[in-house]
Parts: sequence; C-alpha cells; structure tokens
Amino acid sequence: MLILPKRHLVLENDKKTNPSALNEKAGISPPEIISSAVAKNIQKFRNSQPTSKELIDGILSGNITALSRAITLVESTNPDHLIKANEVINACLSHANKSVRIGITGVPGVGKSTFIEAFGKHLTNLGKKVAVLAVDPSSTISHGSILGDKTRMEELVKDPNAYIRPSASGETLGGVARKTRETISLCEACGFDTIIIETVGVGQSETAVHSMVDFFLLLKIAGAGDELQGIKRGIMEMADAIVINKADGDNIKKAKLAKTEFNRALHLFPAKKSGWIPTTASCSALTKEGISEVWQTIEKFLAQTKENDYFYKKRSEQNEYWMLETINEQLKLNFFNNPEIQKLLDSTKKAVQNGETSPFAAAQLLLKTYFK
Ligand SMILES: Nc1nc2c(ncn2[C@@H]2O[C@H](COP(=O)(O)OP(=O)(O)OP(=O)(O)O)[C@@H](O)[C@H]2O)c(=O)[nH]1
Ligand SMILES: [Mg+2]
Repeated sequence: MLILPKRHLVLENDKKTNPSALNEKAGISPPEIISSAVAKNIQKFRNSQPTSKELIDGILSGNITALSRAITLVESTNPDHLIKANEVINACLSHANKSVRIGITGVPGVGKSTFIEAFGKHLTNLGKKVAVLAVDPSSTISHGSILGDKTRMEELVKDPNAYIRPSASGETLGGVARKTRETISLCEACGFDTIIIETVGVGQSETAVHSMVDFFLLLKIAGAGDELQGIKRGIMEMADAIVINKADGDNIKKAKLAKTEFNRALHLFPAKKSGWIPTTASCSALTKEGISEVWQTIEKFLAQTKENDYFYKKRSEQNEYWMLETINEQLKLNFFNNPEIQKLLDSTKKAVQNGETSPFAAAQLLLKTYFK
C-alpha cells in the first residue's frame, strides 16, 4: 500500500470547513520527475539558440529548420526574440518579393484544405515551391485549422517542395496578421515562390489576408438555387476569382448553375483598379477537375497586372499599409500594457458603466495619463 506523508492527507482548510462532499481537497504535489542533470541539459539546449547570422544563412540556402526557427522567433512575445526576428527579417527582405501570394477564403467545410492539397500538388508538379500559411486568430488552441486537418494535406505535407505552417497564435487579428505577413518574407527568402494563405471567410481575417496577397480567391459551393444568400458583399468585392468547389457527381449541374449566377452578380460590382475582371469557375478538389485551370487564371492575372504595373503598385501600397498597421498595433499594445493604465483601467471602466463619467472624458483621462 502507498503510504503518503500526513501533510498530504490532512489539509488545514479541511479542518475548518464542514465535511461536505462538495469540498475539494488540494491536490497531492507530484514528486520531482525531472532530474536536475536532465533539466540542465534541456536548459543548455534551449540556450543554444542559433545566432541571427546562422538563421539568415540557413534561410537563404533553403534550410527548412532555420526557416521554422526564425518563424518561431517572429511569433514569440519575448522582446529579445523580437529583436533577433527583426534582424533576420531585415536581412531576408531583399531576397523576398520574387513570388506570387495567393489568398484563399471560404466558409468552413467548403473544401479549402482539400483544395489547397490538390492545388499545391499541381504547383509542385510544375516545379514550384509552395508555402502554405494560415490566418486564423480564432483558434489559438488548435493552432489553426491547417494543423487540425493536416490529414487533408497528406500528400502536400510529404512533398519536399512544400512547407505548411499553421496559423500563429495571438489574441488580436492584427498581431496574427503581422506575424503571417513577416512569415511570408521569410518563406520567400527561403526560396518559396508561391505562397498560399488560407483563412476562414467569417469575420475580419479575410480583409487582413486580402491586404497581404496579390490574388484573392473565394471558394464557394453550390447551394439549392440561393447562391447569393449569406455572402458578404465585401468578400465578393475583394475576390479576383470565385471558384465553385465540389463540382463532382450529382453536384456538377448545380455547380455550373451557381457559376452562372455568381458571374452575373460579379458584373454588378464596379470595375477593379487592377483592370482585371473577376472570373468564375468550378472545380473538384476531390477529382482534381478544374484545378489546373485555376492556376492558368492566376497566371493570366499576373501577366496582366504586371504589364499594367498594378501588381507592383499594390505591393508597395501593401507595405505602407502594414507599416501603419504595425504602428497601430504596437501603440495599442504599449498602451494597454502600461502599468499606470492597467491600474486605472478597471475603475475607469466602472465609472463609465455607472454613468459617473462620459466615455470620452474617461478616454481623455487615460490618454493623458499615458502620455504624461
Ligand atoms: N465531393 C467533394 N467533397 C469535397 C471536395 N473538397 C472537399 N470535400 C469534402 O468536404 C469536407 C470539408 O473539406 P475541408 O477541405 O476540410 O474544408 P475546409 O474548408 O478546409 O474546412 P475548415 O478547415 O473547417 O474551414 C471534407 O469532407 C472533404 O472531403 C470536393 O471537391 N468534392
Ligand atoms: Mg481546412
């Protein structure tokens, strides 16, 4: 029989409270399971972080381990890591940019992961190097849907010319989006020429993704004649192509119908600055029918927008946008992490809730405290 020391069985609090079955006893403290020698070794390993130069050299020579470690630095909240991450990103920037960035969005279940698997394989077969990233701030626990259903990307995961990285975790969309944006640069410097960014088309994340890609693809499935229901106008307006997925079996006819309807709907939108007229198509991620056509469309888009310079103009506008976004994000973070503000915030919130002060006066007061 296991004999436990007495202090683990009789707890101070238990003596004072009545002996109800609902009372919980404090847990038994676990024995030390890690030997100090092992702990020292782990510590040593953790300390043997590669230097910025090692990371940069690794990334530029196409080393995936170096790439993954650098992305981990980008995603870290440790200020030292951020300094190192910035060094690496800066060195990589001049090697980035030679790529096409494709955003893919669609409601859950539309087949994004299956599509990316088929599409990604098609691209690696064409000799391309494909990186798949995700922006999914909602799932900080599962680290994005990509990781959860890596089984849907079984082939792509094994492909040496593909790199799949789940969504960065973070509390704000802005934070997650910035990290993804920086990860794009690292992947490009590592030699990936096609970057696919997946996001679930609910909420705000598709807007963030739209502002970091060249081509934005909206995946849809055919409904029962009510194709236009439930689509946010904003998303349709952003799309460079709408692709109706699951056009296989009994669904082929419905998908063709949906394609025609979307085509009609797209014509109601004002012309795009890119001069590109958004296209509609149908495909099956399962049978791979129509997948190569999607790439042909993107190639046409690239040729046209490079010819009229829109491609380059948009990228420089996006750079400016991300600079301003980063300032917004950092200022906000700095404000809410300020110890003075943290002390005052709760009581000020209460005062606003109780109508003791106006929201604007309260905001002014906090801002004054912050800037003083
Ligand atoms: N028949 C058919 N089924 C498909 C096709 N593409 C995907 N599916 C199925 O649809 C289901 C959802 O596919 P996913 O690829 O996981 O969809 P998703 O958009 O990534 O979903 P979330 O990650 O939850 O947002 C799976 O059961 C797929 O097998 C297709 O082209 N045809
Ligand atoms: Mg998915």
